[in-house]
This record gives sequence, structure tokens and C-alpha cells, in this order.
Amino acid sequence: SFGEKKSKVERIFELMDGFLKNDPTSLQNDILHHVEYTVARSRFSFDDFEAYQALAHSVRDRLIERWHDTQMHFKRKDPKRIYFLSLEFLMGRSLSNSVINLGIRDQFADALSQLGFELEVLAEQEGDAALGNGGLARLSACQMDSLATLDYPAVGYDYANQYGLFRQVILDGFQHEHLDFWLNFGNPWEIERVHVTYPVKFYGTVTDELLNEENGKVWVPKRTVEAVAYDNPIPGYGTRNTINLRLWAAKPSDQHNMESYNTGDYINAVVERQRAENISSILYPDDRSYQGKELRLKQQYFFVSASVQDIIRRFKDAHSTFDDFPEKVALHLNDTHPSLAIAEVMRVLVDEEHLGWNRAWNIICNVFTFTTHTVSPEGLEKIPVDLLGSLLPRHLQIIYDINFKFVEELKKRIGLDYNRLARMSIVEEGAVKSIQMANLSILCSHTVNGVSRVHSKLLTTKLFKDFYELWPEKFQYKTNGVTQRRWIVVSNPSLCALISKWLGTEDWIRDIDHLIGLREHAANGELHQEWKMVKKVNKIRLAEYIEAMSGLKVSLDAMFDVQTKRIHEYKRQLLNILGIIHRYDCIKNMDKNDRIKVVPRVCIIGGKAAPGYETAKKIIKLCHAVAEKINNDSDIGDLLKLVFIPDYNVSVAELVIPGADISQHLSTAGHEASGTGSMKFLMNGCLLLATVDGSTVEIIEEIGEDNMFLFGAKVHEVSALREKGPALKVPLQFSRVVRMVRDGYFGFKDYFKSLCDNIEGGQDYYLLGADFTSYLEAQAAADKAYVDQERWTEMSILSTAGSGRFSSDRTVEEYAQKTWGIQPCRCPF
Ligand code: 475
Repeated sequence: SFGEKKSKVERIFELMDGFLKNDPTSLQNDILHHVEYTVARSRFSFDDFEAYQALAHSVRDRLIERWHDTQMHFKRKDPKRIYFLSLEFLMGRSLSNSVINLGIRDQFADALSQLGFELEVLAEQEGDAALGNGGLARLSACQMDSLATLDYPAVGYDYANQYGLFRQVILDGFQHEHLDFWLNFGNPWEIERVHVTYPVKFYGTVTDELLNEENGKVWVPKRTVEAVAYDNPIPGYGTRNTINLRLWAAKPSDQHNMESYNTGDYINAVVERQRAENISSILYPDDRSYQGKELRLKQQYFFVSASVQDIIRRFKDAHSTFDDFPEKVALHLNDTHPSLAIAEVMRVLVDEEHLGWNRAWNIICNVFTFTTHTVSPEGLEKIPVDLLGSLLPRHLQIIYDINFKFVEELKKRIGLDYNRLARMSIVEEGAVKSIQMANLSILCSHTVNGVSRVHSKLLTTKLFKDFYELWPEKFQYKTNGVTQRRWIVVSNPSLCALISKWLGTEDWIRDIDHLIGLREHAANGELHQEWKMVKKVNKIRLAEYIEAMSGLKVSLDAMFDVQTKRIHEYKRQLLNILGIIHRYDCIKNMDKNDRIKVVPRVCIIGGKAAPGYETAKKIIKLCHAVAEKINNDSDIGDLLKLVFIPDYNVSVAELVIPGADISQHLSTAGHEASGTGSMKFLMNGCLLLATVDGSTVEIIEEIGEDNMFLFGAKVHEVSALREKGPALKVPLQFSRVVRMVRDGYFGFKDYFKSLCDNIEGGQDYYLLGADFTSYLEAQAAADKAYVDQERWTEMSILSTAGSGRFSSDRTVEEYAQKTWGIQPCRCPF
């Protein structure tokens, strides 16, 4: 009866009221409870790792509570949701971020200290969730944090990799890739949902049988894999909202390969079943090239299919017709990697929901949005038709049908310009006939985004010019941003406290516009003192890390000069190393009086190379070879040191970035779509030495040229320089340092030969020689500025003060309004 029900509900709420209190005793109770019953260690003896696990579970409980409230609230309000599909999320660690966003950091710290533990020490026990490669993947993570904080009804989707990005181990200066067993000790931040599963189907044939007059077809798949949901709650800051990152793990399906069982081949059937799990076992460690590998395609379809089923199930729970699907659903393609979702939604609507082609197509064109992170045509994803046709025969048909209608329409609009038709066609007729996923994504998305202004210009004038001319209104750009929660509050607590003190408020953590208020104090001597102290604290932390890692002692008086990011020729770590060789060479040739004037430097380089990228691996080796020489030269002492930081990942970045005085962003102009590392350094009061590329253009507008060190050819100058080929003049200093490498001054003469060949004799595609002089000038300007510590500190304060525009809160707000058409949906407290 109703009365009984009501009392049951009341009882439940009464009980829940007693849960999860945040006073020290309750927190300690919770932690000990998890030590005893979750981790199953004795409360009389548990180490830091076990304490971390128990702590993590206590935090997780609090996340789950808010997660439930948020999901219930979304369900009730049924707002338009943004579904963020991305093959990569580089989340890093969760503990510190969670307790800060939940607003219970200090309470936990107190509770732990009474138990004899330090929150910071326990936080170090956590492994990184490295489900991604580089910029694109970390951007997804920052955007999730902003979506949660700004109360947007968002869900992130990806597959659950068992091994994240490889762990980089350096042996004798060479990179080795080791498996990252990050899940071996369990992952308290994810919640297994054994009841949320969907079958994902592969292979097979499409019958000719028509389902209806509008081309619905029957696909008879041959293999089925089960997708099981793993939910990762993402808490917002200053809100109860906690959104979901849902990752799909592949499990063998009951229907899987039944035939083998029936033929009595039991062992093979079991082995075969194991293979299903391979789909979600590994992350492709390459962040540029596409090799058309079947496993990669399987991963893409696997996560896309499960996500689409989940999205449609949720929609159908609340709606009886698909007509309002576009009012309730925004589907975002984070690069082309998830773009099979287009064909999958089309397939479900036509073949399973029987909407008919035109109605389905109309829906498609109103729900998809797309962001590309690429600048070069070689970076565009192409899937060989043979591969797609064998794995997903029905999807290939659908893509062909979409293309046929598109090309017919196009002919009417642009006439029989066959070159242009071929460029725009989704199907590329080449040596290997393939599907151009970018063309598919542009055609089917109502909004196409670049990630900075320069990038957008390149897209509309070069890469996607043909499409831009057809649909200029589709093209937008949103300059990337990063979250100040992770990149200041979590990673730099001293700076966080200092900013709040001088602004007189913590509001900037949620509303970044306040940060600009620091500008008026930029010349204040008292702030300078405190600002320098904070930098020093962070430099000490970094210096201790360097010493623990490499045994190298570095001087805190030196300028800490950092370049950390994936290793790529276009990012020109080689230019940095050649600059360091030049600096070394100059110091060696100086007399005593001049040496006194040298500004001491600690040059720090870090980043992973894709395992198959030989040139990038040689650059890592060269860095070590040069470091070996310089660091062991007693003649040089503290004037110059070079350190390679291995295994650069999110948690290493959290340590390195706050400790940097200056950071380098050296991409040849026109090659970095945006760059987001620079924004993190900027927030941490680190000066930038950079080319005018990617989002540096916008950074200049905020910080001012006078407060940065800019150099190098501009985007519009690059092609003319390249055309000069061998006639391009390079400075003597450049030839001299390259010769040192060539002649074996740092050893490994033969091994480094190709690196030298790549940048000399008209081969210098990335223009290291052409930019060398202005690079050295920018470095000299930095040295000069560093001598005047007050001026330097002012520039540092102005860097932080001007970094507000580069918060992912601003980026996400723009996406919400101009691309996704979504509204905040705040969970009441
Ligand atoms: C850009 N990764 C940065 C950043 O927009 C930009 C590609 C293929 C497969 C796996 N990963 C990738 C990228 O393309 C990538 O990380 N791109 C980067 O995206 C965010 O700031 O300039 O290079």
C-alpha cells in the first residue's frame, strides 16, 4: 500500500542521512572501514598504498552519492545532453582532483594527519590513468572537468583500455616501451556495471532482403562481443553535479563462436573467446599516422556501437518518437576516430527503427558536431574499403549510399569539376580504395570546429577549402583551453593560495574571469616577494625530483627552462637541443670575465616518441648524449645542465610545470593546431618562448609581445622559405653545431647521421636552419630579462593574470552555446 511504501522511502532517507559525513571522526571511520572491509587489511597494520586505497574508496563513496543525485536530476529534467565521443581521455590521477572538486580536501587532510598519514604522500601512490596519447586526449579530460563544473548534462564515452599508453623507460639514452599495468592493483575510481551491457557485432553479410521500401537491410553478423560499462564519476567544482565518463570493456559473449563448442573443439573455443577481450586491451601509441589496422577499427566500432545503443536506449526510455531526438541529443565527434558513429546511428534508425532513409538522414544532420585536431592532409584518417567491408559490411553500404547521394547533389551545385568531386568524395579511389573519415564527418556534422584561430584559417583555406566554400556557415573555431582546477589548484597549491589571497576570493577557481584582477598588483613589491617564494618552492620540488631520478643536482639559481610534450619533428625538440649545444660551445669558448655574465640554465626536456617513429627516438638519444657531455664537463659546472625527464605523463607534468621559469613551444609555424601545454605553463606564471603558431596567436593578444619571447618564421612565410630548398641561407652557427653532432662530438656518429641529413642540404622541411638565428636571439632576450628579477617577476604575474581566456571553462561555454545548443542543468543541493 501507499502508506507502507512511504514509510519505506522515509526509512531509506533517514538511513542515508546518517551516511557520509565529512567531520574528521566520520572520515576516519570511513577510511578505517575501507581498510578493514574493502582492502581487507588489518587496521593495525596498513601501508601507504593500502591507506591510499582505503582513502580512495572513501572519496569514491562521496562521488557515487553525488553521481546518483546528478543522474536522477538529469533523468527528471530530461535536458538536451551532450555525448562526447572520444577514443582518448588522459585523465591522470583522480584523488587530489576529486577531493578538491568535492570541497573536502582540507577535511580529509586533517582526518588523515590524525591517523599519521599525509594526503600528499598518499596521493603519490596513485597510478596515472593514461588512456590517451597527448594533446587531444588531455583536452578531452579538461573539457570533462569543465562540463561537470559548469553543470552541463554531459556524458563522455570511450572504450576501457586495459593498458594505457606505454611507460617510457630510458636505457643508455634510448627509449624502451614497457607495458603500463595500471589496472593490476585495481581501480577504485571506476564502477563496474555488470548489468549495463550491449552486444557489439562484427563481420558477416548483408542480405538482399528489403525491410521496407526505403532500403532497410538485414545484416547477419558473424561475431558478437559484449560491451560492459565501467563508469568513472567526474565531479564538478563548487557544484553537486558529477557527470559520467562511461568506458566500455570487451567481454566474450555467450553467443560467441558457439559453433566451435558444437564441433567439440573446446580448447580453441575458449582461446577464441579470450580474443574478444583484446579489443579493449591496448591503446595505439601513435598520435599522427593511420595504418588502417583492423584492431584499431574494431576498437572504434566497439565503443561507438555500445555508446550509440546506450544513447538510444536512454532516449527511448523518455520518448516515443525520434522526431525530438535532435532536441535531446548532441553527439560530438572528438576528431574522426569515433566517426563510425554516423554510419551506426544511420543503421540503427533505418534498419532497426525503420524510420526510412530521409527521416534518418535528417536526424543525423542535426545531431552530429565535429572537432578536428589536425593540420596536415597526411594526418587525416582513411579506412581501406576492404577492411571496413569485411568487418562492417552494412556500414560500408551505408557510407556508399550517403556518398552517392552527396556526390549527386554536389554535381548539381558545382558541376562536373571532377578534381573537386574527387577531393570531396567520401570514397577515395586510390591505390588503396578508402573512406575519408574527415569528409564523412564534415558532411554529416552541422558544425565543424578548429582548435585555434590559425588552425581554423588553415582548415578553411587549405585542408577543407572545398567544403568551406560549399558550407561556410558550418565552420567555427573554439580556441582550446585547460582546466585551472587541475593545472593550478591541484598541481600548484602554493600559487593557488597566493592568487586567492591577492584577489581576496577563491571565485577564480570556478569563474576564471576574476584572474585578470592580478594585473593591478603586477608591480607590487610585496606580491613579488611572495610570488618568487612560490616559484622557489616549486623549483625545489622539481629539483628534488630530478635528483631522485637521475642523481643530478641542479642549482636553484639557474633558470629552469622546460620543453615537455610528445616528441615530433614539427615540435622541434631538435632545435632546442641544437640551441643547447650552441650555448655549451659559447661557454666553452668564453674567458672568465664573460662567464660571470652567463645566466645559468637547467634545460629540461621530456616526452614520449611513438614506438615506430625512428627520428623522434633519435632525438631522445641525442638529448641524452648531449646531456652526458655537458653535465660531466667540470669546466661548465652550474652554468648549464641538461636533463631528460622520462615517462612524461599527467602527474609528472603536475610537478614539472609549476617549477618552470620559462617554457618552449617551438613548432614550425602552421604545424601546431593549437597547443595546450603552453596554457598550463602560462597559468603557472611561466614565461613562454614560442613561435607564432597555433593558440600562441591568441596568447599574444592576452599577454602582450613584450611579456613573451617570440621568434621564427610566420605561418605565411613558411612555404616561401621551403621553396628556396638548398638555396636557403642558414647561419654559420647552425652549420657549426650540426657539424659537432655529425663529427661525433657526442658519440654515436652513424646513428645521428640521418638526423643531420634531415636538416641540411635543402632537406630542412621544418626550417630549423632558417629559424636558428631568431631562436638564439629570443633565448638571449630571455637571459637578459632574467637578470632583472623584478621585471621577470612582473612578466610572470602578467602571464598568470592573462591566462584566463585559456580556461577550458571558456572553451566549453562556447561549445555549449554555439555548437551543441545545451543548457546547464544544476543539481539542487
Ligand atoms: C594537436 N592526437 C594540438 C591538441 O586540440 C592540440 C591523433 C591520432 C591518433 C591519436 N591521437 C592523435 C592528436 O592528433 C593530437 O593530440 N592533436 C593535438 O590536439 C588538442 O592542441 O595542437 O597536435
